Amino acid sequence: MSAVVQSIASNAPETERELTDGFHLIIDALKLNGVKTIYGVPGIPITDFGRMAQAEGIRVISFRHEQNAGNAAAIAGFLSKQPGICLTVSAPGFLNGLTALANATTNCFPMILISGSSEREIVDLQQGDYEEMDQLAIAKPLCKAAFRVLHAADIGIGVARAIRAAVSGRPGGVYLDLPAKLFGQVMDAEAGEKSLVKVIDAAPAQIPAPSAIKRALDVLKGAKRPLIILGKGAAYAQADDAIRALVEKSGVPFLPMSMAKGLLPDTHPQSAGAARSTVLKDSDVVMLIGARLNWLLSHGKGKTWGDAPKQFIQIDIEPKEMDSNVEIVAPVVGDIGSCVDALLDGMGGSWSKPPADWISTVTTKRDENIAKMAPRLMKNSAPMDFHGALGALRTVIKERPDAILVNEGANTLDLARGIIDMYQPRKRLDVGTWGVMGIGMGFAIAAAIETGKPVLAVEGDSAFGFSGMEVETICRYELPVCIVIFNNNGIYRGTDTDPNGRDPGTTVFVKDSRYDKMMEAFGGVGVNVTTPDELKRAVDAAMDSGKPTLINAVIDPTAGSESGRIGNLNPQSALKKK
Ligand SMILES: Cc1ncc(C[n+]2csc(CCOP(=O)(O)OP(=O)(O)O)c2C)c(N)n1
Ligand SMILES: [Mg+2]
Repeated sequence: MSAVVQSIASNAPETERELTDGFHLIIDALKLNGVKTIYGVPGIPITDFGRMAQAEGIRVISFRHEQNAGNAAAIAGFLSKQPGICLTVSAPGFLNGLTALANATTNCFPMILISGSSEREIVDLQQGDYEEMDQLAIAKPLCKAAFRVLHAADIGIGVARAIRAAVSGRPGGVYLDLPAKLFGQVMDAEAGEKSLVKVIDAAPAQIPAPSAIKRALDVLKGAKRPLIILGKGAAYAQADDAIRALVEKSGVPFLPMSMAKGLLPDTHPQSAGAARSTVLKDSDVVMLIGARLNWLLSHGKGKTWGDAPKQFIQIDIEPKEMDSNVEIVAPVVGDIGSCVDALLDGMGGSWSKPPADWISTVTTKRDENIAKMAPRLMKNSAPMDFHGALGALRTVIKERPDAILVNEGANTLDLARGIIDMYQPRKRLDVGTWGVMGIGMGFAIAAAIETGKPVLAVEGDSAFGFSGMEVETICRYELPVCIVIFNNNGIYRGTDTDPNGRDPGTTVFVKDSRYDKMMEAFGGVGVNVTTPDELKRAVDAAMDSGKPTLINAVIDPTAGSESGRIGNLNPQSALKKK
C-alpha cells in the first residue's frame, strides 16, 4: 500500500520491518473514505502533506486565502453529501478557515477543517511557539464536533470520527487538529494499515415514527389553505423525485427557500414563489420540509404571517428544531428522504387536493406579480438597473438550466433570487442562513470542480471583493466560471458622501472601476458591458467557451436600496432625526 514509506532494519535483527508515518496514514485514511479533493492553502506544517496527497492522486486545490478554501469545502459538502475537506496551517490560517467552518455549521453543510497545529507542550505552557494557539479550544464552540489526534495509531479513528460527525444527523462543520509532530511519527506499516477505519453507513437513515406521519397527514388533510415550504435541507437530502411526487400528489402550493429553488422548477404550476406574502399570510397549515423557522421566515410569527391561526407541520432531522420559535403541532423527525417516502405512502391513492378557491387565490396573485415584473425585466437601458440586467441573466439560466448559479450581494442577491427562475435542484448557491458576504469565489470554484458544470457567479461589487483574489485560482485551474459583477460603485448604492467632505462616503468604492481588468491580469477573459444585450452576449460567449471570464456590468449607482430587501433590520435611533 501507499503508506509504506521505507524499509529499515528493525530492532529485531533478522527481520526487516516496513514502516509508515503520519503523513501517509492521513492520506490513506482520507482515500479509504472516498475523499477525492482537498481545498486549502499550504504552509508549515502541512506543505509536504499537500504535495504527498497530490502525488497519491487526491486533487489538492490551492487557494489564495483559507476562508475561500473553507467555503469551497463547505459547498462541496452540500453538493455531494460527503464532507468537504479544507486544509490549513496553524493559528492565522486556522482562524481564516474558521469563519467558513462556523458558516458551514450554521448552514448544516458537512465539512471538515483540518489544520496543522504547533507543539502541544509549548502551546499549553504558552511558551511562544511559532503560530502558537490552542486551536481545538477555539474551534469547539463554532462547530459540531472537534477532535485532536496525537498518535499516528489514532489517525484512522480520528478521521472516521470526523467524517461521521460531519454527515450524520444534521450535518455540520467538524474540526480536526493535527499537531506538526504527528505527521512525522513513524509506525509499523501493517499495524498502521489495520488502524484505518472505513466508515460504514456514515449518515444512517433516520426513520420517522408512523404515529408522527399519521399526525402530520391528519393536520394536512384538515387544511383549507395549505402551503409547503421547501428549505435547503430538502435540497441537501437528494430526495428530489420523492419531494416532487409529494408536492404534486398533495396539490399544495409550494414556496422554495433560496437554495431550495429548482427542487421543483420555479415555473411549476404549483409554485407560489411570486406570491410569497400572500401564502405566508393567508395559509392555515404550513408544512416545512428541511426549512427552519429562523429570521428568514420571520420566526413563524408577526405581520408576515398574518392574524389567522396557523398550524405548522415540520420535517427535520434534528429533534431540537421543533418548537424553536412557535408551536409545531406535527413534528416529523427523521431524514428528509425517509420522511417524505413515509408521507407519500401514508397518503395512499386517493388524496384530495386543496380547495379550488385557495389554489386560484394563489395562482391569480402569482400571475399578477409576474406580469407586473415582466416589462421591467426587458428594459434595455444604459446604465442598466438591476431588473434589466437580471432579465438578461434570467434568460441565460432558462436556456442553460444545468448551469450553477452562485449569488451574493444585497440588491444583487435579493433581486436575483426573485427574478432568476431555477429549473433543477442544487443549482442555486448563495449566502445562506447568515447572509454572509465572501462565499462567492469559493462556492464557484468548488461547484465547477465537484460537478463539472458551467458556473455563473452573480456578484455585487462589494460582495465580490471579499473573495476576489481567487480569480487567479479560477484562471490557474482553468475553471468554467463566468463572474458577473453588478458594479454600482458601492455597497447598496454608489452615491454616499462624507457629510464633512473629507473622505469618501462609507459605502462607496472607486467610481467606474474596471473589475474585468483583474481577470485579464491572470490570462482570463475580461469584458465591460453597459446594456442587458451586451451582458447576455458576453455571458453566452463565456458559457460556450468555458473560459474563465469576468464581466464588469455597469449598473446605475442610484438603482439599489439600502440593504436590498432587508433594510428593516437596520437599527434605528429612538431619538427623532434632526
Ligand atoms: C462578512 C460580511 N460582512 C459584511 C456584511 C454586510 N453586507 C451585507 S450586503 C453587503 C454588500 C452589499 O453590496 P454589494 O455586494 O455591492 O451589493 P449591491 O446591493 O450593491 O448590489 C455587505 C457589506 C455581510 N453580510 N457579511
Ligand atoms: Mg454594489
